Amino acid sequence: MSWDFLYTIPLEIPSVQIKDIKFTPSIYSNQNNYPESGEIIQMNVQLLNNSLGTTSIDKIEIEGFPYTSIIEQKLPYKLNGNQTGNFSFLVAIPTDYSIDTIKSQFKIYHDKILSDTVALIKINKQIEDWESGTTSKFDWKIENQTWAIDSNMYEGDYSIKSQKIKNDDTATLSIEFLVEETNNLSFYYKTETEATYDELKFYIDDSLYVSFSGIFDWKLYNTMVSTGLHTLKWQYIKDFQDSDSSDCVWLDFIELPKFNATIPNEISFTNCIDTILTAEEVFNYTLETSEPNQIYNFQNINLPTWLTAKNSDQNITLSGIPPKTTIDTMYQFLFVANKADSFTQCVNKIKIKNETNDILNHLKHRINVHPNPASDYINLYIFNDENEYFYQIMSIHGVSLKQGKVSSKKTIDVSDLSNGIYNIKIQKENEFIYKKLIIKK
Ligand SMILES: [Ca+2]
Ligand SMILES: [Ca+2]
Ligand SMILES: [Ca+2]
Repeated sequence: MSWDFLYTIPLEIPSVQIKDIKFTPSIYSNQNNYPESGEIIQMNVQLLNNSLGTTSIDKIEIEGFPYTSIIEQKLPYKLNGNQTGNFSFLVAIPTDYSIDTIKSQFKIYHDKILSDTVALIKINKQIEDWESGTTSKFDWKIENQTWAIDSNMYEGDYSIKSQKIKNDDTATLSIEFLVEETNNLSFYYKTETEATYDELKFYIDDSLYVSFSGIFDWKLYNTMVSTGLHTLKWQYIKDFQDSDSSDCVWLDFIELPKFNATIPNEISFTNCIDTILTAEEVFNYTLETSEPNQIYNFQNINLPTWLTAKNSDQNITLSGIPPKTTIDTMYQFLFVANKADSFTQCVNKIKIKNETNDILNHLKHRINVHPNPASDYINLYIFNDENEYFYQIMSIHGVSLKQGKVSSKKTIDVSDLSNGIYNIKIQKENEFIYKKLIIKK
């Protein structure tokens, strides 16, 4: 099963263009058919060379995600005239994205840019796919048990189906909710009814939007719902005589507008790596999770071969020595943690440099502040460094508000700081650097 919810906007008319983008769940996702915060999903991109000649694609860039990695295809990739080709990518949806659309830019290169397309990729949708096998995921109202879960489905294993009713009777399924902002509403429907006379009708607040009847396989219906309190209602209504076929209707994969939604980010990593290391330097680091008393399942993707990872139930210990041959290499790798249906991921970046004595540069890439923006406290990390440093939290006008000493890790109470931008000054002898801190309550 795959799904596609997106709109694409081509920015140029090139000879190679994106024909289609589809998603499939990866093993680093909760396996339902929609992308959500914290998941790694597989993006399948179909390209079309709409010229007559062969074109070689040297590079594809996908912007808008913190991590993407190409799978199942090697570059450069030759595409003959009028031919299509497929690429698959793993993409990471950040844990802290509570938005519902990612704006992603696709750039395809051969020497110069061949194609530049923006795709709006929907995430975190409120979907009723009936895959729980129950009607309890949302607050559905079903009159007289006239609708029930069924295995004739559009996606997954289940849908909902109107039950046997008499002539002149009605099967009603409805839901009421407060829509936060004007948004898309869509559903798949299938009918096996007496054409014209026995109809599936869809209403918003008792206004009839659409009617379907006859014998048809699954189709998609799309509309918009405005901000405010609304009732969505699906009714199968029979007239006074006659029936056809199975005499019922089905619904599946109902995309509800966003309502009072808070994205469940139960877990997150606190100290993902973004650093520069010196070749042949010993690297030891512990990746921690926000709730250390929980038991997680960890997986890694693209871990550098010189780095080893040891998982306990709560954290991951990394150690390794980048060899001289890795100088100037930029490593990007992922850790994924999950617990039941919650996923989170950590994008890590390590660049290997030749040996340097530059203390400031050394420090700059070893400091991490989490959370940032912060409200009550911060953890100040100086990793892979045994030295003790002096820190000050300063207003943007240079007034020192807090100060102390830090080595490796320090938790600092910032609950008394008001909303705004601050600088953290980290100092050793006469050398210092600044790190920006945002307080947001
Ligand atoms: Ca999902
Ligand atoms: Ca389903
Ligand atoms: Ca009838």
